[in-house]
Amino acid sequence: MRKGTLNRLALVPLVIGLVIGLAGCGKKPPQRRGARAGAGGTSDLANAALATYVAPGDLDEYYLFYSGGHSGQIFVAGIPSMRHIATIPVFSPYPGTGYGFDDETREMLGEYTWGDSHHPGLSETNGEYDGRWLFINDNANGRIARIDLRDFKTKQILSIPNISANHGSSFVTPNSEYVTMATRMSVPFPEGTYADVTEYGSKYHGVAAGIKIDPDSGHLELGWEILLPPFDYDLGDAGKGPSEGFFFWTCYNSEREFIEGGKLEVTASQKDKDFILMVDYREAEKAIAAGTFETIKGAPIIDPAKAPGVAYFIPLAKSPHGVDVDPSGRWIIGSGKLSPTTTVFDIEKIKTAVANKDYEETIDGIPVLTYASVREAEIPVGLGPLHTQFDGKGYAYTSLFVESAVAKWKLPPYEAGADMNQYVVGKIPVAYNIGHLVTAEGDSMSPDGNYLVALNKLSKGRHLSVGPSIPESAQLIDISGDKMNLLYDAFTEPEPHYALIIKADKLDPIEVYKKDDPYWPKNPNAIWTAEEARVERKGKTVEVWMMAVRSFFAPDVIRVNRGDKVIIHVTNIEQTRDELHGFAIDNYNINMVIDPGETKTVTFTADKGGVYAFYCTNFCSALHQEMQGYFLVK
Ligand code: RUQ
Ligand code: CUA
Repeated sequence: MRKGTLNRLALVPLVIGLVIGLAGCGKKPPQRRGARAGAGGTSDLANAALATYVAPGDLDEYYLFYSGGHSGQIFVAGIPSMRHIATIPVFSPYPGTGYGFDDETREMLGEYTWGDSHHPGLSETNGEYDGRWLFINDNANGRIARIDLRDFKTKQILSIPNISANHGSSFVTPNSEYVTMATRMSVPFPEGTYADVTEYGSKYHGVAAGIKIDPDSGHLELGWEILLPPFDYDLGDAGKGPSEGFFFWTCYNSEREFIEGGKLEVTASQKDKDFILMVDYREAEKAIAAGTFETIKGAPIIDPAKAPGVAYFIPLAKSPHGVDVDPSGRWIIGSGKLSPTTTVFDIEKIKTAVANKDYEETIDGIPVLTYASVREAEIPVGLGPLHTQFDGKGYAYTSLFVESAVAKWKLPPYEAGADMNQYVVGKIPVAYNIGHLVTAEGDSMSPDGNYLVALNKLSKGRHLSVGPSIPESAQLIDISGDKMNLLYDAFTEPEPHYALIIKADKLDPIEVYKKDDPYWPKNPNAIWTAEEARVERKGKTVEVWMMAVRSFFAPDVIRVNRGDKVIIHVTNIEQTRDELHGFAIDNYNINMVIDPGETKTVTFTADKGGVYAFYCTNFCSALHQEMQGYFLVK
């Protein structure tokens, strides 16, 4: 038991006393309308307060990693308190940590100053989250990033060719061999080709990709790409257990047309069924090894028509969104947004259909498996089913966008001929219009079955008003018992899509960058004493090796000539946790934040003459205010 749990138990009488006390004295606490009115699920106030109260100084039991959507970031909160702890900048500059201002992170961001982060993925070992890396996709610019969970910092942003809007990402295999990427909006192929939308059906294509993860460093590189028909590849998941070796992606617009002014919502919903794309990545590896690919724009592309066995389509109710593999790996669950059911497929039946070539048709060389042969059941979960999560106790939880609810239902086996309604065992309203949902360790092979977070798209009226643009809402729901109970409403900046919950004790973040820690690559520009601090001029380049420590910079004067190229390396020599120093130059848009033991570099041109102060931005000591110097441009 964690220290926090113990202390919380000790506080139980106190909180009960508080709640009763407030009720008893007749004084109504403010802001409790939601709990009383029950909009978006009712909450037993005393129970919810106890379940989520993490006393000052105590620690949460889980980390919650929210994707930050078009903010390009990741938000970190604790569960059960739902308190926001940190923001990890990934695809967007973040002055708070100096991200995107020093040379290294500026180069990593490349030509973009934003991204659209949708689906965090955690590295896994044997189907369990191992706490090493966090991956996240950029739905806008065909990229994927890796965050090291030892220091909670973005270490790599990989951009690959031919992917237009990487949405079906970042889904990780059970032993972190691969993470997925896929095209959401098909475009002419290869990347950069011009073809009018009137040629959509023939010239436009989607691409799915397997990104290899280096088992030691976590470094990402493109493994292979697969050329696909011009559908919209939406959500994905990686198989596990009996389905290990496969990736699954839903796709819509199998009508393969984009009619100008025709409203895709209408044209893409004509057919009764769309598909789940199933990719056998071991077959993809074989195709690459056998040379059955073409290198286009630098990417090895497999054409499934020439490499049978690499890709299959599984029919699914039209306009599907989520596809999720259950913890056992046997059941593949897909939801069509326009159908009030979610469909369970059996990987054993899928394998049999593949072996028997039990196909309905073939599209661009990709066989379509016979629906009736691979489907296990259709579950009447409710209106607008999107995503499904699991508790590890035989139940699944599906988000219902239209109904604004979470449905709890039983996974197979089912009785033959039974009324499927009986397997939907519970429902809880949420506020409002839920998109994704996540359970504790819900994508692993052993979910914890205690907490679920509903990620709602609309939060209207559940918080103090802040004008027309209001925060996103996340609701913590207790799923440990038979009945789901709402515990807490939390709010974030725009805009979480998916999130992941991992046990806190699986992470062991560093406290400082130790001077001789072999885990981190040595920075050749680090200096550890004031004696090493110096300014060197070579022609029109001035290079500075600066040391920062409480509460001064060495050197504290830099003299350059107007037009010089200036390179400043700052090492923070502190070896004490949270002793950060900042380095900012007035009116020069220079802003670095250097963690204890870290060295950062910024390169710029001294294009404005005059005298500019530099100073430490991060409050570091009683004499922080004195931590300053001068940058003189002659
Ligand atoms: S999406 S609300 Cu980008 Cu994951 Cu489903
Ligand atoms: Cu260093 Cu403030």
